[in-house]
Amino acid sequence: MSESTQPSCKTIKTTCAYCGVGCGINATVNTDTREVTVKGNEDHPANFGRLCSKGSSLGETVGLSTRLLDPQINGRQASWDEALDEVAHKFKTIIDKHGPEAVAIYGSGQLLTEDYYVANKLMKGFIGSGNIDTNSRLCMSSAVSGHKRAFGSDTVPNSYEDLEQADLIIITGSNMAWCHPVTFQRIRAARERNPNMKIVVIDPRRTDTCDIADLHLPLASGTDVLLFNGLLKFLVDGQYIDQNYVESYTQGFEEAVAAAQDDCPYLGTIANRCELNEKDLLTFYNWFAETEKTVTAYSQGVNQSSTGTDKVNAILNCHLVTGKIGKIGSGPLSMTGQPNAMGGREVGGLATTLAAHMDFHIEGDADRVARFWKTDRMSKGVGLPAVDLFNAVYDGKVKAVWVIATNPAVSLPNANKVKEALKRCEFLVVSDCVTNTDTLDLAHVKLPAAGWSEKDGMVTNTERCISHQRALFPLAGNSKPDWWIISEVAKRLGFEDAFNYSHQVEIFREHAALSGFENSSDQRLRDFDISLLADISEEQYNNFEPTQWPITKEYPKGKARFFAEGEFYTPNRKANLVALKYKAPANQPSKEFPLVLNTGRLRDQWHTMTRTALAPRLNLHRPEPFVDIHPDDGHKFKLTDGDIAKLSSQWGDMFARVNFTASQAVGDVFVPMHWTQQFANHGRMGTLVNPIVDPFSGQPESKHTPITIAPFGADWHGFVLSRHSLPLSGLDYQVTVNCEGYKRYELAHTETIDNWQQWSEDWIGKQYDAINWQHFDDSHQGIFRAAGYLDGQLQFVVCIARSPESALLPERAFLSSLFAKAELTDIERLALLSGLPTAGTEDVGTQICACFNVGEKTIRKAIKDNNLSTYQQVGQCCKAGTNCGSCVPEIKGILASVIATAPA
Ligand SMILES: Nc1nc2c(c(=O)[nH]1)N[C@H]1C(S)=C(S)[C@@H](COP(=O)(O)OP(=O)(O)OC[C@H]3O[C@@H](n4cnc5c(=O)[nH]c(N)nc54)[C@H](O)[C@@H]3O)O[C@H]1N2
Ligand SMILES: Nc1nc2c(c(=O)[nH]1)N[C@H]1C(S)=C(S)[C@@H](COP(=O)(O)OP(=O)(O)OC[C@H]3O[C@@H](n4cnc5c(=O)[nH]c(N)nc54)[C@H](O)[C@@H]3O)O[C@H]1N2
Ligand code: SF4
Ligand SMILES: [Mo]
Repeated sequence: MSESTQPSCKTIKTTCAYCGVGCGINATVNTDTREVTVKGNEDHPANFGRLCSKGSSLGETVGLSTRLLDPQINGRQASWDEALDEVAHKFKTIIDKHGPEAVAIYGSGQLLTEDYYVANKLMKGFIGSGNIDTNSRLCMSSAVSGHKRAFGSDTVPNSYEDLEQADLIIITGSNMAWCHPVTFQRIRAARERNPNMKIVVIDPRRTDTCDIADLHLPLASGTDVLLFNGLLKFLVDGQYIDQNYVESYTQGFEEAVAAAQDDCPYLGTIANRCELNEKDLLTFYNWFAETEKTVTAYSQGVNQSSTGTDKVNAILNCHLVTGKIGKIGSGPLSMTGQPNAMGGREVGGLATTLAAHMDFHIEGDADRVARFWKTDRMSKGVGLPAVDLFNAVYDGKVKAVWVIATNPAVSLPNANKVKEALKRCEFLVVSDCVTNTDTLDLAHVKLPAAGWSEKDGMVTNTERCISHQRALFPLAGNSKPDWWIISEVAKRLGFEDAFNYSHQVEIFREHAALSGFENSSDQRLRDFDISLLADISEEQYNNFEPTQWPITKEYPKGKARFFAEGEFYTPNRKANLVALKYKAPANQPSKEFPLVLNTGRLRDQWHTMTRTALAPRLNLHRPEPFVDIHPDDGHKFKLTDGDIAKLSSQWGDMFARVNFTASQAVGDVFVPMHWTQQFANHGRMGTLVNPIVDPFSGQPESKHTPITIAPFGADWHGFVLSRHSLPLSGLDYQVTVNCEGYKRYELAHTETIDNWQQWSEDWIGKQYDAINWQHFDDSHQGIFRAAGYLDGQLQFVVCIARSPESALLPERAFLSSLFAKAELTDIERLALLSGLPTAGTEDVGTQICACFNVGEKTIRKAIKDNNLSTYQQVGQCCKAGTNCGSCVPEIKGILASVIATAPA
């Protein structure tokens, strides 16, 4: 698996830390210097050598400066023994007094399979409570519920390859260009090879994913069930049904069709209610009906909804009645989010499931798992799903929580209440890799976990492909793998025999053995079976090559597809067609909260930014929390593009920079999910989000919250660039951006500051010794600029103005170039204060390409100077868009605007 090149340098095959695409990486590692350079692994079936901007930047995130390196108890450093004893003691005391339901674990799809397996085993098998849930509740649980309702099992029937083989791809509720960029690039390439391929994107926003779409359906938020019920009716009316498949392999056809007919009597009604153009709707329906090879890829626009499970089943119904499932180029494909979201489902990490795809509600399953684990303490039933779990913490019913590899103070809905619950919690343990997160900051015990590049174990991606994520470095500081930490606590709780693991391979073998345990047609047949790996040797484990499950004697090399010939996992092995009735999102806009808030992801950030924010080039594309809003709404709510707004819902509020864009439908706004207290003092979007959940999956409705918006009303705006970190300023708006060699602070405040020089000295100057000040104060215009030097080298810059307009606040990109210099010339110092770039200093503009750090102005200039007309030419000229390709849609937008404004 690993070839050595130089003594301290070796290349190790591993997988990416981020999304569920699950890309393979060749990491060239220098263990002496803790440096790593990453390249896509050309042999890995997920990416065949490609990586996106986040994956390519992994090398910039492995530094130790923000790492949690020692256990802590109540803020003081502790030994592992002390910390583990403390956790076990507190958990035991609470369990003894209040029962096992008074404690909980809240885990994550970013754990490795082995970590996840022992966490689930400890809580459900030995503590004896179902109270282990995970952030997958916020992510994949509607897909899980939908799969189980239709197939009787949580099976993803198809593979990535089918996207390349399809003639029609429907991408719904997924901004794949940004969130699964490598899969998106594979589709783009396949489409270039296959001129017959059609792509439909279904999303209320016009996202970058629409760049490859033949048809974009900007449906009204939450109306997916109507859209797909309408399709089902269309398929029946037009006799596009695969009669043989329906009769042989499904049940519930009549009821499902009757319900769809009830919901969607006329095409015009559907178009109206979904707010779609009738002609476009008909085109979509015709394409689906007439194209044999059709894949529907879906993600959070489907799952994160109060009708998420129904949305999933509405899609599955259409694939099932046409037999478009489990075939080459044909099937539904739920795109998983986190690197091991799928592994979490295998081990039963959700409070409502059991290990190895078994279920509490299926007779015999809990008993089977208990016999396999040799425990008589098995949980009697399901535990609390995430939203209910933190409500129970708030109410004091759950008294001890162990949060592992997730940041609920940010990512759960009604995040202020969650934060309050964590504060009230009698005993909060948090295992994380970094020193500060909004959740970790509230912990009684902090446990330092091994992070990507040190941890070692298995992950499973969207297409059920199990890969080995390998350690590149020795454990950092005193950090330990999560499986070790959990097992040590388990032993201290008295479960030595069941958790006596010395290497993660032992856990993996047990997991593999359980998957095959009593898994046959005369007992209870389960889809998830990797029993061939039950005796895997350490060497085989270390050399394990990516393989799609099941991995059995029958399928030693795995299996790409399920269900082409039925064989579902229901009692009679037929799939259920589910009768569905459209329900509108639970909370509708009102006079007080007239807009719908949609939340989601950005191209270059990962969730709560604990890692991506460490890579300067990933922070430049969108440096601040923002709100996308249609210009008509912007004007209606008296906002100014580029200014700051206050967003409020019934649950909380936040501040965000206003971005007018026609990609947003009137009435809807979009806010990225990423900013936390660590980076924006008032930028946690989770505070706004309604805690409404899907009745089947318990997944929160993160894409639909009624809100209102108003100007923030700043007295002044400004920014500071500083080599040293600055403490919180006490200002209303403060956003921190990690840049190359310095930090950038975006600021705004509602009150006037009388003496800027004094204010700067108090806040910034105190962080520096013997600083040489230079400043410029034009109180008439409301402009203040200052700079600090040490031995001629620029240390910080302060720029303040009355409004956020760029005419008054100089270009950040130009000033940043001055931080790279050892000493500034007099001309540069003058330019700095006047805010005008010096000759020869290129103002590159807003970053477009993160891989090569190419700015918008550079691209515009290249297009104009060289008369470029395609994105490929732009790439040849300035490299932009030639690595991961995620910025290609933006480059095409710039091309269009330059060409449109060019003189004829
Ligand atoms: N860059 C980046 N990539 C990531 C992540 C990241 O943090 N950053 N996270 C990973 C994780 S864990 C996940 S779960 C995935 C998520 O991947 P995606 O699901 O693709 O990402 P989101 O941005 O959450 O939402 C997808 C789209 O759903 C749309 N949508 C909203 N409401 C509706 C609706 O009612 N119907 C339909 N059809 N669409 C709607 C939104 O406008 C949005 O464009 O991304 C993974 N990849
Ligand atoms: N409004 C809204 N809310 C959402 C979403 C949305 O679209 N809109 N999306 C939801 C979805 S799909 C998801 S997946 C969640 C994600 O939300 P979270 O899971 O809360 O976000 P992360 O930043 O990924 O948190 C992971 C934490 O684990 C730490 N960590 C990383 N690796 C390890 C490890 O190996 N061990 C340990 N112990 N710690 C580790 C990281 O430092 C980080 O602090 O957010 C959900 N919340
Ligand atoms: S698409 Fe990007 S983030 Fe996702 S696994 Fe591949 S390289 Fe990592
Ligand atoms: Mo997710």
